[in-house]
Amino acid sequence: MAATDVPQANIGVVGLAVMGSNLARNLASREGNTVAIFNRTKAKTDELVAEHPEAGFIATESYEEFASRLSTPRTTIIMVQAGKGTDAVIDELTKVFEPGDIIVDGGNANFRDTMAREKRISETGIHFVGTGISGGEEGALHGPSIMPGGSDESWETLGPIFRSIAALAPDGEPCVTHVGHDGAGHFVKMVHNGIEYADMQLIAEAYDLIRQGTGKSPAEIADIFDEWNTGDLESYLIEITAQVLRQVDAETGKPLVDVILDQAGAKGTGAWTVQNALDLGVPVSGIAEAVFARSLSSKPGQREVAQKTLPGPTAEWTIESPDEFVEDVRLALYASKVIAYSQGFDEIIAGAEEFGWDIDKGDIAKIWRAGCIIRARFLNRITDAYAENPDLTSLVTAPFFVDVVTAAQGSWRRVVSMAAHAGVPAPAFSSSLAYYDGLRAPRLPAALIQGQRDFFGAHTYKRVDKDGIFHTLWSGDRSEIETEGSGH
Ligand code: NBP
Repeated sequence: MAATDVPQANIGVVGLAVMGSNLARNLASREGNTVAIFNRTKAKTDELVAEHPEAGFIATESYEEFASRLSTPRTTIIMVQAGKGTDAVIDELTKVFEPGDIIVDGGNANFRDTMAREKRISETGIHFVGTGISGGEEGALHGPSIMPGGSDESWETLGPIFRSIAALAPDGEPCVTHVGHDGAGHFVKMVHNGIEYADMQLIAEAYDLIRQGTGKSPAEIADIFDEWNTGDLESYLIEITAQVLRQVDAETGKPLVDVILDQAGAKGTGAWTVQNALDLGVPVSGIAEAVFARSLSSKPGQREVAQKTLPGPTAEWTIESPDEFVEDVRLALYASKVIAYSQGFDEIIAGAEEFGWDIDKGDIAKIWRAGCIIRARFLNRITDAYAENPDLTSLVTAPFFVDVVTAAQGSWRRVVSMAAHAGVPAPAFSSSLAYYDGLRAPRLPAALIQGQRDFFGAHTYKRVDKDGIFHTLWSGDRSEIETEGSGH
């Protein structure tokens, strides 16, 4: 057969582990797509082709063959282990691709790596598009939320392909948008994961407080979560929490949650969110507490010693009305969740400013409405809030969310103080409330910190009553205190 008669694919996938194979199947299931596939270890390619003949994959055994089976501009999605795996594949693809072709990295890359790769690869004329793909293996197969970065030109080719495979929001809109240039997609995916950490931690704290406060069983708490899932808190994470709590261990007959070791793992994107927030000077305290809570849980040695040596509260914890307490926890969870999103969007806004990305905040909330782990009913409210006021200084100050925290704050304060009295750790609930109070405080003790800084390091301060930068000649003898204004 002449080369031109060989069937060509309009899209390729490199990396056929769980994410890549599911994404390839998703792509192949959409009208108009023919998918070329390649995996370093051939057995995975053979297995996928054998198990899914309906997909009509074009299986290839080398990068050269892979490139030759793609129509131009060659467009391919890499779904391999982030880091070295991604670089190895990029090195091979850039040898066989041509200017105008498109390489999409759909793995969980660090956005700074994505920016560096984009810079390097764009010099060859090949487009490199770092793309956040959320929703795990199910999302990859049935419709993920997709967060692409990269150039406007590559988006012209990728837009229709991504729209065809993305999850559909309740209003039928595909959950994908061109987030911004170079690393913007992976940055937003990183923050998405950070919010996911906070949301999971908040739900875990709600469960723990209800269990310890009321003595309800995991199955009974599952019913509560099912009920919550019919209201404002409706979300994927609330839904699966009920299912996890209802699961019984086949071996012991106990609730599975009681058999699972209480040490939470992490793959690093939560930590990246916090590290970058620190660099950008954005307080994402709810997300940070969620990351730290996992770290604390995974220190069995420290925990064992502390358990035996550190006393807890001596007073009994009594809940007079379990129903009222459960409602308090629900409202505290809702308010804390609003804070987690508000902080996450602050980080997106700061990242966009720092790296020069034109990110539409409302669109980001829109594309998280389906296909991703943090999908939730209230994301529509975030879109509405930014549509009403694109320059919102904090999401939590949008009218809808002001109403939420106004209705919740009594419960929120009761739950956080009860947790402290009872000695039940609720770091994400507590830090979210502290952030809320910090944000709304007319005056903060930061003034004292400025005084301390000026005292020991001559770091200077500004005054409330006049412009300028000031330094005090600090002394125990008040008569020697002088203040100098630089006058600028
Ligand atoms: P893994 O992250 O487990 O990676 C396995 C794949 O990477 C295999 O196809 C493997 O090929 C390939 N690979 C490696 Br490892 N080193 C390679 C190299 N030097 N050259 C070529 N290929 C190499 O797969 P995954 O769990 O499907 O995830 C894929 C990406 O998607 C990751 O970046 C992940 O972070 C991201 N992600 C995962 C999820 C999830 O829920 N799992 C969700 C969202 C995003 P081999 O078969 O020859 O070993």
